[in-house]
Amino acid sequence: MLIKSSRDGFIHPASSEITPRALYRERRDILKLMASGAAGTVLASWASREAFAQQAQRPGKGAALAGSKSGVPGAVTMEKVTEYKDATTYNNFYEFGTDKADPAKNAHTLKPTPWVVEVEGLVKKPTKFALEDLLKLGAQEERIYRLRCVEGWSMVIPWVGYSMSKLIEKVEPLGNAKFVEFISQADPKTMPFVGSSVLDWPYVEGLRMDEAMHPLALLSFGMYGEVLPNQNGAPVRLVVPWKYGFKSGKSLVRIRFTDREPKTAWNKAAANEYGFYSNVNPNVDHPRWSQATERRIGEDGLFAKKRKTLMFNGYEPQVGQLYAGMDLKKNF
Ligand SMILES: Nc1nc2c(c(=O)[nH]1)N[C@H]1C(S)=C(S)[C@@H](COP(=O)(O)O)O[C@H]1N2
Ligand SMILES: [Mo]
Repeated sequence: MLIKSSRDGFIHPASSEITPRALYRERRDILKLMASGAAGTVLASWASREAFAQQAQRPGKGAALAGSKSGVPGAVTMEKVTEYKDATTYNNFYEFGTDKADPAKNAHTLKPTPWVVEVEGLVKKPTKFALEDLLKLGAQEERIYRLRCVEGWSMVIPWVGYSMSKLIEKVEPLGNAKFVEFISQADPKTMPFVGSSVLDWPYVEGLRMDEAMHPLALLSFGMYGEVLPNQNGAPVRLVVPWKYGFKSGKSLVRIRFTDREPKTAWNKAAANEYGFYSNVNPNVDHPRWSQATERRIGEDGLFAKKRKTLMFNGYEPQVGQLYAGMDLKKNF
């Protein structure tokens, strides 16, 4: 089946040559076609192409994990998706080393199955979820989010998962639960850098309850139509698209509801540099560098322009209200 795109007259090559990037570009072209009214037949071929993509065009070697198109406002950016290769080889996962290339090299020792996530603290129903049960708690959706690292680079990643709120509702938080703490695995036997002094292990992150309940806060199990690669936080991680990337804890083993602001790993390591909120904010510089611009990974040629960083990473219409009246220079 050939699909002629409305945008650039591009006709697809043999399906065996389709890259993930081409697939995502095609999807955007189809959305445009739909807007112009030529949807019916194209939609059918989109569905079959998607099904085919799941079987034959998976970018890596992971098991397929499909997500339906998300209806959550802001959940699917139309920007060009980062190459799978870049998103899986340029990572921060300090449990496996501090170099961007370390996680892809070292995370093969992580064992994502069997896996249990313990949900505890101020909830009516504390629960130990086996991964299989956690996967089924909500319908898997695809969310194409911008990810902005505090270091000044960004990517666009198609995640698979469901809103964190689904899990929160399941365990029924008590009235005095005000914060949620996300705790990553810290196993010195499989994670060579746990024990190093860069951070106080385990890696801990936290959100205010209303932030964790926001539909854009994603509990993610996959990316690019496959289960998460180890280096991206298998088998389950958080993705909070309006905050700097470090708020999105990987390989979670414990989720705890508390009445006090959690002591987070980066805040403990350098409180003047990493606050609890860590909302993406071009107007509040890191003490050692500006946050006004960012480099999009994949656009790093000699002539690539830096991009302007957007307030709340571009998710201000969706999340701005959560911070109404707060001094974001103080609560950085
Ligand atoms: N457990 C754990 N989670 C973590 C980190 C980490 O070092 N350990 N790094 C964070 C940072 S700084 C970023 S930018 C994102 C990177 O996610 P990605 O590698 O999937 O792009 O993961 C975050 N989650
Ligand atoms: Mo980051």
